[in-house]
Amino acid sequence: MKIRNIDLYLVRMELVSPFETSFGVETHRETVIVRIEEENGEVGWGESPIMEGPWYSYETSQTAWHILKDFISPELVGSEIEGPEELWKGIGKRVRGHNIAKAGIDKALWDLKAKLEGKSLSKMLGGVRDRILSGISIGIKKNVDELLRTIEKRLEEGYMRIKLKIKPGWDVEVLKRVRKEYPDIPLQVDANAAYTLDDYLSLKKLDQFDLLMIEQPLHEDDLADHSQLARKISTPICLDESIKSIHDVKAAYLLGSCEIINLKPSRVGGITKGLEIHDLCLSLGLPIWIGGMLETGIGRGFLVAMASLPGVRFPNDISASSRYFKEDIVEPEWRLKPDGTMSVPRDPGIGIEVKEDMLEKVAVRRERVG
Ligand code: OSB
Ligand code: MG
Repeated sequence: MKIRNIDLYLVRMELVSPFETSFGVETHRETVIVRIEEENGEVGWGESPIMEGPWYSYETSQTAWHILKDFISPELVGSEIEGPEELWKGIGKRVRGHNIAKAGIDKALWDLKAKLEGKSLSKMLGGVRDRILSGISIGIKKNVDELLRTIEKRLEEGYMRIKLKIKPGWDVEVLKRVRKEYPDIPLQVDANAAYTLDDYLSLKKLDQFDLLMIEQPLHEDDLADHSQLARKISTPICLDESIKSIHDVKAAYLLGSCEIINLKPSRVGGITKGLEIHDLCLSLGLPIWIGGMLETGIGRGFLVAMASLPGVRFPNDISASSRYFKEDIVEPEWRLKPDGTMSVPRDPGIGIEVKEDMLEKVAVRRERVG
């Protein structure tokens, strides 16, 4: 395919409710949407779901904009490529880091390729299921009563697994009350790197709550400390922020730093790299699930396709559009079925339409390269 032009949209959308984690509170979603058009007019969509500030990773919406506009897009426009894999032999390889920025382009190329071949993205990637398991990630609340009310509402909506954000001071006592109210629900926690090995006694106390896993308890660069912690606690450790590439997966596996991986395609550079990690984990017998970053409906389409892969063994952080936004920028919106699953679209590409008029309205910045 020959790339005719690339459009970048910096969009800002209000979240239906603030999302608080150990790294801060998000009230809005600032994200970059990528549109790639090939010579015959077919279009692929992608998303770089960065945060506004460098809290989850060092990338921000501004750094992603810079990398996409000044380095990656100019190199791709006018070029003839086989498919997304070629990105990683050229400019995708030469630009170091900036995985979340690169992911927007990688995704748009996959959507485009799937559309040109008339296949759904799930089919093209080797998906094996037509519905995926939906869990929900619940932020830190003002008090435990508010948290319990939120959990009740989410269970009523049908979510089949609850993930709670924790941090020092919002952990053991909170979980005691949650487990008292809900002794049997599938439950897990996510610390976003808020603890150190010195907090080992608090983390050990979490073992009593029969959690599916604890996600990213320690510093993202510290696979060695995670390996130590794994020997001290019985709750399985799942890594999120630590896994930025397939190299991290190998190291974490050999060191015994985790039993489970939260695969966020954007954190590792998109679908091409996500697929490589999926395949490695499948061959190692290392279970994965698909995590999210409050994506719009566009990014969500890629999460759903990835969650249809065979190595996915746990419910995913893939919730309905309405959990994030009053109105999503796609049609149809992503909906939760009463059984706690979401359908994998069969239409070509990510299988949903982008509402371009709404996109224009929520865009605070726009640039065409080409
Ligand atoms: O750590 O998994 C995380 C959202 C933004 C950044 C990091 C994380 C999250 C979530 C929400 O937990 C997942 C989602 O519903 O998209
Ligand atoms: Mg996480």
